[in-house]
Amino acid sequence: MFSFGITSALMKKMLHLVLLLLTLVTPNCGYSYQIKPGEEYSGDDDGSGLTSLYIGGIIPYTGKSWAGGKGCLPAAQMALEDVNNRTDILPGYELKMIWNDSACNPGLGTNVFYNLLYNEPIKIIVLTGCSSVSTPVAEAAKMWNLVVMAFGASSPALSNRDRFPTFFRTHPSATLHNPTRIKLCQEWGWKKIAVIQETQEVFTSTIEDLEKAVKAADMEIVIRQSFLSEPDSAVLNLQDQDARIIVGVFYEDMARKVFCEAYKLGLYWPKVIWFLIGWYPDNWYMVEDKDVNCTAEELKEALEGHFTTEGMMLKPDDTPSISGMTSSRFEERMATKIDNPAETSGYPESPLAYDAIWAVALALNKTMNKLAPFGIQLENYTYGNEEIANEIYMALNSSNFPGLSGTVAFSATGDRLAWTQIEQMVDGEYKKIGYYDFANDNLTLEREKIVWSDAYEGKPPPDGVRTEEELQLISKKIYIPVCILAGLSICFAVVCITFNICFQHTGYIQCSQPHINNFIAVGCIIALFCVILLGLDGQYVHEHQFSSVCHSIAWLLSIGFTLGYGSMFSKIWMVHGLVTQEKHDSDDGRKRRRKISLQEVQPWKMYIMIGIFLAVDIIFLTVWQLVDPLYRDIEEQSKKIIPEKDLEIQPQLEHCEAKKFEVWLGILYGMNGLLLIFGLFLAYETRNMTVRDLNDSRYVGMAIYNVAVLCIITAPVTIIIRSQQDAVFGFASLTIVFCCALTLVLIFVPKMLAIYRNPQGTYTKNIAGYANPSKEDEEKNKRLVAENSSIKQEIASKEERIKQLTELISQRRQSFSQHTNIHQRSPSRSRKSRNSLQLPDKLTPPTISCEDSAFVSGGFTSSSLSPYSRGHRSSCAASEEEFSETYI
Ligand code: ABU
Repeated sequence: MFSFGITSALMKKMLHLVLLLLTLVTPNCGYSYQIKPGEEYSGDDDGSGLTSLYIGGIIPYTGKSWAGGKGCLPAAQMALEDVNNRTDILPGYELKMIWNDSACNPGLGTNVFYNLLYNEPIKIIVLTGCSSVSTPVAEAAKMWNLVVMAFGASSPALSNRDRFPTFFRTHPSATLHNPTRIKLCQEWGWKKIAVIQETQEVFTSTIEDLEKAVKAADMEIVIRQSFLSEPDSAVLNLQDQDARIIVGVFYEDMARKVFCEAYKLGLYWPKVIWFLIGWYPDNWYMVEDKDVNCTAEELKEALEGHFTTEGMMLKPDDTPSISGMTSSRFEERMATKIDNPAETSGYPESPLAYDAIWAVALALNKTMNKLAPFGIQLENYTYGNEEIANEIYMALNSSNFPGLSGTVAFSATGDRLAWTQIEQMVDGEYKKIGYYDFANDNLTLEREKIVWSDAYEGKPPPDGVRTEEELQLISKKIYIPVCILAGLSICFAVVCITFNICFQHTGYIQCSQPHINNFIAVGCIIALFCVILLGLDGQYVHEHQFSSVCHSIAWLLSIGFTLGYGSMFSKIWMVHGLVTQEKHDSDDGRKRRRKISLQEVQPWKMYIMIGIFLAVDIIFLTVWQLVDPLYRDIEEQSKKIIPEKDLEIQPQLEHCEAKKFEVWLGILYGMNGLLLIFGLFLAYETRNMTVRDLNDSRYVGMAIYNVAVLCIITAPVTIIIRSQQDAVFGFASLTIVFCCALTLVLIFVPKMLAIYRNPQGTYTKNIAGYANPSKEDEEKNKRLVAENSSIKQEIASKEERIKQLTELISQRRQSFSQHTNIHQRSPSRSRKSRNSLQLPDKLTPPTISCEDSAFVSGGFTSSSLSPYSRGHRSSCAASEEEFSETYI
């Protein structure tokens, strides 16, 4: 509707012009001007002696988006009345408004604006409503030096002074909602939100601002959806993403469509909480809408429990505004103009419209006073008059008065600074639950009024499937028994060391190199202590201490291994060096290894070897720690979902990790692997050898087999099963315990038994356990016995034959002598002494090679089998302490 005062002749002329323009510019537009009788052109006296000043109104009176004019226009008219009734404001002037309906449509709104511009009277200021119309109007108004005041524009985009240099608004920017939304999310522990918006600049700029605020608050927008006119797929996407906290920004008509879809998909309370704009009329969901195929009841169900935020539009206290009117008086007066406020669009914003007119009136009053000394009057304003326009702009810019909506003042960008009001819909009705003063970060909530579902125990629902991080801990059922085993093994190792020290004076213990054996036991103790460290996870150590545990494990395990295994290796290496040397047997061309000279055991060589191993270890570990230190790393395993609890469990596994962990581990495994394999080889080579001064080399060899085989198996397996903490710990720790315990048993128990049987520990070959014969030795023994008996049989048969021959000879000799005695007595005697056979009583048996003897130095020697040994063999047997020799 259009209302202005005009003389009848000019009125006809104007009408012609307007109708012509309407036909030309907006054919089929369908709007009409309502001319209020008695109103005149700007600057003309209407008979009351007052000069009329005109405001051009572009009011959203119809339309589906926001028909705020219905509530705001009566308030603006009320303000005009109040201003005009005041003699101290704009004396000699009457402030009037010529307006038309924009239907909150930018095209129509622009058209109305041009009509206002190109038709008299001159409008000294333009008043707009919603954002989508305010935006093009305010952008164009600067071309006519026109100041624009909006009572219903919330778009954050309008805060751009470069684009809208003459724009002011009493409506707070929609960005004001965002700190409130974030504050509420923080209050209720929500960090993940979803967003759905209508594609309009006002909402896009609001959400852009929200994104920044969310990021700054360390929150997350999990999904952002926008739609032009049909929100179905956008809402479906929200559901697909399992959105729980949804901020929806759209006009009222779209809100009905969105909630119809949400209803169909079940995307609502209590599982899903919506945040909407708070300026819809209270029963907006009940409005008949042929585009929405949901009933009001269905929409009500979908809207239950949602929250709204809105800039505070009517002061909660009853202090009077500049007009002298209080909030309650305003509501009373509005009630006389509007039948059903709850159903009237723009009713909540009506105080803003009232304040907008007052701001304009006060600014014009100020301008009037400022221009008066220069003889310039407000009615002199034309669209080209920059001077008056500037004055009006500056006057508005410096506004500061108590309005109905609070203090009316504008920021540098022309925005209002206001409190935010928070409401919740309960059983179809909006209930105020609090306010937020962003400037002072003060949230006032009436918590008892807030309704939460019993499904969530009367608490805010979660913002999504909650993810709980669960540290994968080593089971105590495994850790404690393994620790007990390790502890017992450590005790046993201490007993072994004590025994070794107590009996080191005995010859038998001395011949086993007790110091080296002590190193073995100490290495075992260090490695066993590592077992306890291996199980120290998040339940026992703080995450900051975890890297120290990692370093301790690396150092202790390496040093323990080197000391224990390295000592055994040095022994077996010494034995091998003493007893084997390759040489050609020229007799049969076969290669044989045999000791060719006697050597003493030199313990210092073993100490040097162990020292070298330790030095290599220490250098390697120091370089590792300095170059690429170990740290605590978390491996996230696949999640477990518990739908009934809205819970997702994220198993996490702690690891010792380094940037180049594989490289360091490769080097360590490579070095120790070579040592293990070489140790295996030496143990095999010397399996049948015993050296007096290393009398336990056989057991050391067995321990090396055991350690090498277990380590070679365990190392790769623990890498493969790395993600199963119990299995890794159980496997690795039991291997360590088993290796150490068996090593201690093999090396120390035979000595303990030997000392038990012979407390003096004298070195005799009869001492059990000194050097047990091998199976191979026993087979050789059997073979020699069998050979000996067959030779004996042969000797017996030969002796029988000799006996027979001897008898035959003697018979023949008798008969011959009888015969010769008769004929030649003396010559026959001399022939007998020359030809007679001189046979021994028995034949000398063949010698038995010492090469076939496995234990020259042990209880089983070839000398014990045959008394007829070769010359050098007697020294091997007699001196037995020296060495054995064997064929390979
Ligand atoms: N409170 C109504 C806001 C309407 C708009 O910004 O378009």
